[in-house]
Amino acid sequence: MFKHTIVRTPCSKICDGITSAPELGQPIYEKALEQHAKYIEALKSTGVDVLVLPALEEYPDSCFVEDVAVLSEKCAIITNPGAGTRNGETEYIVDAIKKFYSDDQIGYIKNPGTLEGGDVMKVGDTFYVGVSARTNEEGIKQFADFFGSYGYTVKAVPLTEVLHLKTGVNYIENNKMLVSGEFIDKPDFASYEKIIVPEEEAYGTNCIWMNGTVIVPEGYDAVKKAVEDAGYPVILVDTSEFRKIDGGLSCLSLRF
Ligand code: CIR
Repeated sequence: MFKHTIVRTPCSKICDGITSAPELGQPIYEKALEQHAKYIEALKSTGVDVLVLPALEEYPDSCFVEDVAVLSEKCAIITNPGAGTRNGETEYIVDAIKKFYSDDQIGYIKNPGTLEGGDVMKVGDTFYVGVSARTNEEGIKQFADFFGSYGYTVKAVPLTEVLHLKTGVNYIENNKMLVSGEFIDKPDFASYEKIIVPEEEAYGTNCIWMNGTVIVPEGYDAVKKAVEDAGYPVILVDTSEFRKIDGGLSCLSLRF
């Protein structure tokens, strides 16, 4: 069960966030703020507290706070984002993490290692980490050394088609995961019960399990139905403005 979450308010420069889909247009700041407020309400309704960090105007992508840290029951790590324009975001998360973890429980990914939290998926005591354009083998090695020292298992999963691991696979507990694209047949996930997301709704793969409820992005009806059919209550949150810069539901929070 999660007790805490951390989010960061979108900044007015969000329209300059990194995107692989410029055809979707730029995010509208005011609308992003409204959607973010509803996201916070959805998190709170699942019984967690929400620490809201202030906007960082110099970092257009900084509302995607998931990428700058990875948190667990026993320890936390501050990442080293592979995206150059995002790398400096990490120093602004440290104080928030120190509210919940002591100094010796906090590790740091260092150059030449890179790692972004969007590439990290926790399944019980195992962390799957995507080897991506943002997360490299050295980053995963450092991550595995640190989390391994706390008894966690770390498994690297190469990916080629999407930005982050959790763009295409998300664990929703009870041995179930949502998968799309290249993750449908990945041997790494062979033992899980898979909810296969159709290609036209691939963005909707990025759902988050929150204490028995699954938050699903609004507008992905096949995903919503599949998650409901799997037995979960669903909360819908519109993330249209974040999608324009490749951001989804998981990217917008740290959950622990
Ligand atoms: C980026 O390219 O870094 C942002 N525009 C989107 C980050 C999405 N984060 C995530 O999937 N965890």
